[in-house]
Amino acid sequence: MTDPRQVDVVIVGAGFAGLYALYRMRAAGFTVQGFEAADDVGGVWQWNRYPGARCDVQSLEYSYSFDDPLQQEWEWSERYATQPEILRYLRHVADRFDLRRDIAFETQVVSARFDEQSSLWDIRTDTGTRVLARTCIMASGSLSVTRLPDIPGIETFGGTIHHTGNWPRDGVDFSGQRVAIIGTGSSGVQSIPLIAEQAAHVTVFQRTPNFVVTAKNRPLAPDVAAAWKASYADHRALAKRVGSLYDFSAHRAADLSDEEREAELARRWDAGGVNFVHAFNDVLTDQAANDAAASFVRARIREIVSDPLVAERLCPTDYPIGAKRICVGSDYYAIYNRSNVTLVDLRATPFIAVTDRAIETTAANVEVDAIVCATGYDALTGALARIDIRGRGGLALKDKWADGPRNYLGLMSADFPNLFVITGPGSPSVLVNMVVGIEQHVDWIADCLAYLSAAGAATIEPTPAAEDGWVQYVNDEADLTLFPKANSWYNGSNIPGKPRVFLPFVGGIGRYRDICDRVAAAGYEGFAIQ
Ligand code: FAD
Ligand code: N01
Repeated sequence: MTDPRQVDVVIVGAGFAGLYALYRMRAAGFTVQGFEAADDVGGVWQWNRYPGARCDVQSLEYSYSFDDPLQQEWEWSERYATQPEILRYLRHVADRFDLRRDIAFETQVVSARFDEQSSLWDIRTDTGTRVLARTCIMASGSLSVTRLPDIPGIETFGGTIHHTGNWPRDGVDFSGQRVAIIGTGSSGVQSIPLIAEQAAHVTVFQRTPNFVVTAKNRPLAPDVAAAWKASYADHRALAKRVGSLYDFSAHRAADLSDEEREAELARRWDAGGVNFVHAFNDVLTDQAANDAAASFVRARIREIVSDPLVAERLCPTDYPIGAKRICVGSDYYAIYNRSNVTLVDLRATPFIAVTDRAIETTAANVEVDAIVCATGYDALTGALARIDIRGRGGLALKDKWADGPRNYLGLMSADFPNLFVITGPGSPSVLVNMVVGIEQHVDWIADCLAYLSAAGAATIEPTPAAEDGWVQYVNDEADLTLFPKANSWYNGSNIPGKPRVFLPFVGGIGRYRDICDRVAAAGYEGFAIQ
């Protein structure tokens, strides 16, 4: 191996986070090396090419704010852009700011070790590249490590198997096929209707029903886009406080009469989108308020789905609405009225095994040609756990986090100097418009590195006391809500053996931003700088 190259900053990942980090680091005058496992930029929008994939934060908001000409010139065609359109946008960003030249594609970072003598990170990849860097930024994604279901015999299946998060570039033709779809989270909800339109038959294997609100997606009218763009600066400034410009209610559910509650829920259901869960300001903190919103959705399911037994199977009953990520669908419930769609309730009739051409449950042997796994991710910590990250004294991040993530502000972990994580555990991350969260993190890191340079300092890392305080705060805040009442990837319960800890910070992007800004203004309070 030749002598390693040295750069100021290594960035792992080239999705929304990695691209913006690269742009900011380069603008600050740092030398940068990016690494990306895929063959191009885009992150989840490069991997998730399944039918129906689209965002559910409206596109005018789910986009970068850092460059006004970019946001003025780019034209979104729909309220919620499809995956190909978002990928085109991110490629355009890479072209516009000439970002690709600093990224090594098809290159997986496998280890990152901190050398205490030189205070440099020693980063190695699966292609044999080795780079030394003062700073390492993990922009490796919160939802980038897919999880396949551990059904006995699945490796013996003779048909095709695809995970929604690793979908073939050229798409999949399901015409004439009998397709099994496992999983009814957001990816299943988006893909099932479109696959059912094409396939001969679709069997949906559902373990936990989800609350699905209607998207009411539509083409983005030119006058709507123009009006939005005319006040883009105001919209973005507000988004920095609240994440997404949702219609947040000022009322507790108990402040309204039964009729007023029902009318408010109906108005939001008809308007479409995740605004539904903001019908009252206590949907996620008060069980009775939550029950009102949940009952409304169950009533719609019973109205839409003709077979009462199927409708009951689709009704979530054992967790609060919004405590698992709410799903946004187009014609989702109505798809179960089609004669070529069958719903299997895995709670009543669990999997036994997969064989050469069938999926066997305790009730039936379902013959299939293809399996679609919409079975989710090892979220928030999965991408970090795949890299052998070692800090001071050879401490492995995996070991330090064995009982749950430990960090300060979600950004840095004690004993891992100059290692920053973007939208990881302990930050608002997946609970807000993630592009807003990403820009906040990258901007904070850029300011922090400028501060270190001006001070002539070599390293920054949290003090153990600050870290302990933050971990406690993140847990305490989650415990004030209904979130912990659901099993979901938010708390690691979708991965056997993963510690059950509520991962994101529930306090919102505005409060989180204020805390981060205060810490920086106080000379990076809670951090040790050397
Ligand atoms: P990613 O886009 O996940 O990019 C991380 C990149 O790092 C990946 O390309 C991966 O290949 C690479 N990588 C990871 N580990 C390594 C390694 N060791 N070596 C090299 N490369 C590595 N959020 C919203 O706010 N609104 C939405 O509407 C929304 N819709 C979504 C729809 C789908 C289908 C999915 C899956 C997620 C959605 N999200 C949404 C969440 C989404 O994760 C974020 O919005 C955002 O795209 C994350 O960007 P990122 O750059 O942080 O991570
Ligand atoms: O994954 P999920 P996803 N046997 O974990 C089931 C974002 N996103 O890819 O709930 C049987 O939500 C599992 O069942 P259960 C968004 O943040 C956004 O759908 O564990 N079933 C569940 O039904 C989202 O939340 C969009 O009982 C098994 C499903 O698989 C996140 O990504 C679109 C199983 C997994 O659901 C992840 O969504 C797509 C097994 N062994 C993604 N293992 C937008 O619309 C798992 N399941 C913006």
